[in-house]
Amino acid sequence: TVGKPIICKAAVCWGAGQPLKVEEVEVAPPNANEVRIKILYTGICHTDEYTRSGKDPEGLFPVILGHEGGGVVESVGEGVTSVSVGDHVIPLYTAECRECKFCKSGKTNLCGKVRTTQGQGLMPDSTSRFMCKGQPIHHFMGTSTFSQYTVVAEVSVVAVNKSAPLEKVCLLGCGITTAWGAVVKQQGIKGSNVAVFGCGAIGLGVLSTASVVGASRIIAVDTNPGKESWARKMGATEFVNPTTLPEGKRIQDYLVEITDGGLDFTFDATGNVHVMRTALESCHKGWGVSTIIGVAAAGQEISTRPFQLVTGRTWRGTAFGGVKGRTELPGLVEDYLQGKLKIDEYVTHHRKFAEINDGFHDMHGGDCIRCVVDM
Ligand code: NAD
Ligand code: AHE
Ligand code: ZN
Repeated sequence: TVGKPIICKAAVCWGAGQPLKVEEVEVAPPNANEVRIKILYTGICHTDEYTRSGKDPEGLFPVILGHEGGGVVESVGEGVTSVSVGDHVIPLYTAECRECKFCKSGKTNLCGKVRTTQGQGLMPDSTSRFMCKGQPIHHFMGTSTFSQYTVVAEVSVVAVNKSAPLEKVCLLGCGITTAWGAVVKQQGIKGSNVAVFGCGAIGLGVLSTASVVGASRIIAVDTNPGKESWARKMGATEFVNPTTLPEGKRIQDYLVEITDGGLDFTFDATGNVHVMRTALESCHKGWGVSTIIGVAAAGQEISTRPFQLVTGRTWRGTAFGGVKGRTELPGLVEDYLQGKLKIDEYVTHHRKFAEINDGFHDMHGGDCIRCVVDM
């Protein structure tokens, strides 16, 4: 049977820097190897704001943003075998086809199957499933969860345990999984000293996971003093506000001093390239490893003295925490259900779909960790 288009509401961003507008859109049925999902909840991640604002070099407009969603499969295209109608699912901006060079390498979670068209805001056949006011609207990150219905590639979706509340596990679509993977995919964090720059959802998730795996000192760094109690609640053993250091004292020098030579592991969860440099230079000579998680604006570049690397520090980065979504997300949902993984703690704000722009404002407030939108 051939599916029919669905008319529903979606938050469309018509141009860089513009607020979202909830519009009536037409969502085409899924083609072969595609899945149409009724999105029930979505988080708002800083990366949605980054693209909305026009800072993303890959940003395209008009677009339906959103990549941290949870929903129910409404229909599937020909050939779809891994999910069925009625399944509770999480869309994945990092696909997992299990057959491309990347997937087969065993070295990375960066699947190559749909990434090119995904970056062009299109489905794998180079067309869009969204129409609004007579024109096609771009997809975003292969997920577009700011729509009541969305279409994704089968390789970009995973079914999870139906007993898990989607208004919580939707956050596994990005923030919490990214933070978890950034820590657990690295050897040696148990017993080590760690510093985390930026205590948003990502940074808090990193320090929480570092605490769970048994890091010894966990130093949280944030310019917002309001983040101290958050950081300590999630597992930080210390909190440093770089703006309160004595005049002329650089944060990297301070951290190197108080840790007898520097950190074993540091993480940037700010997206600020100066902070990224600081995080690298806070690492211990000979072995310190700094991981970039934050996403920087178009035109921004990182720099440091090469001597920092010559003398044994490693600079690396991670997307979606190095997690292979179809293989690993069901297990993370089970961990959550068994109380081994925190999610509820991150949800500080709730919004109705009509108030999605207020959710973006919440994010700028400094007291919002994650806002979950009820679609
Ligand atoms: P957020 O805005 O909630 O958190 C950022 C935190 O950094 C805030 O608490 C802020 O006060 C703090 N901060 C800002 N400037 C600082 C400075 N100079 N020194 C110390 N702290 C500072 O954002 P988030 O949702 O937690 O996301 C963090 C970053 O991670 C963003 O850049 C986002 O785009 C990126 N991200 C990357 C991935 C990935 O797969 N690599 C996944 C999700 C998010
Ligand atoms: N489009 C930007 C880069 C954006 C970026 O790095 N995205 C992360 C996920 S952020 C989730 O909140 C990512 O997964 N990157 C790997 C990928 O393949 O996009 C730019 O600079 O062009
Ligand atoms: Zn995100």
